[in-house]
Amino acid sequence: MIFKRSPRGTAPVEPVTLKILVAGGFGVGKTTLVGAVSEIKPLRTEEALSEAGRPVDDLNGVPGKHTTTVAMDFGRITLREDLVLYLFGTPGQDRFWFLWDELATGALGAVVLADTRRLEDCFAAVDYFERRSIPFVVGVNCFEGATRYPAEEVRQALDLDPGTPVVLCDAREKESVKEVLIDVVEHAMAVGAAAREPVTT
Ligand SMILES: Nc1nc2c(ncn2[C@@H]2O[C@H](COP(=O)(O)OP(=O)(O)OP(=O)(O)O)[C@@H](O)[C@H]2O)c(=O)[nH]1
Ligand SMILES: [Mg+2]
Repeated sequence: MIFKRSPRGTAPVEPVTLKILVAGGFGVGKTTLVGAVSEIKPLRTEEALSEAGRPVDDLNGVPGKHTTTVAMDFGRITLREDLVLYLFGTPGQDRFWFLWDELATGALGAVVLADTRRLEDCFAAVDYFERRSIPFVVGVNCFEGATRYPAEEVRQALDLDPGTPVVLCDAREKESVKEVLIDVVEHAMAVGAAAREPVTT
């Protein structure tokens, strides 16, 4: 194949591609978030919630939910000409935990979505990323009717490290989600840079 020389001899811009996970409890808005920002038709693996699953699918706090993610969501967003994010949404239910390690491989960072009415549902995701030292931000998905708590209060309730960002967002709004994603990338870069700094004794 013959490659054309780019104008004025500049090298073509090869975008950096980064993998970001979108995690959190059941029905917190992960699939919604990926769909809100993806510039490609998002890949979804939704299955209908059935009668058979009723004993294990805790629908408290998520009335009107008829489907659930059974493998993953996948989407892509170009944040800048030279920066593309691949988004991987995790399944929210405990019985799909076995998929998480596969999805987390090679991830730069993660968004842990939280609903303040069911904050405990995101504890497992917070633990997962803390244990593996994967940088994450907590995105509080502000559902209508849910009490708004200051980010600092959410940080304390989740017992987060002081450096872990907590941002309020709306998983349905593209611009809101983009801000959360920029926060993840900046946070992960800052954590990576700090880890590379030489230790002075
Ligand atoms: N009001 C409101 N509804 C939302 C918001 N985000 C998601 N929803 C609704 O909440 C429901 C659950 O959203 P999903 O995106 O399927 O949640 P999920 O986290 O992917 O769910 P699982 O994959 O089953 O864990 C859907 O009916 C959405 O329309 C939000 O920010 N505000
Ligand atoms: Mg989902």
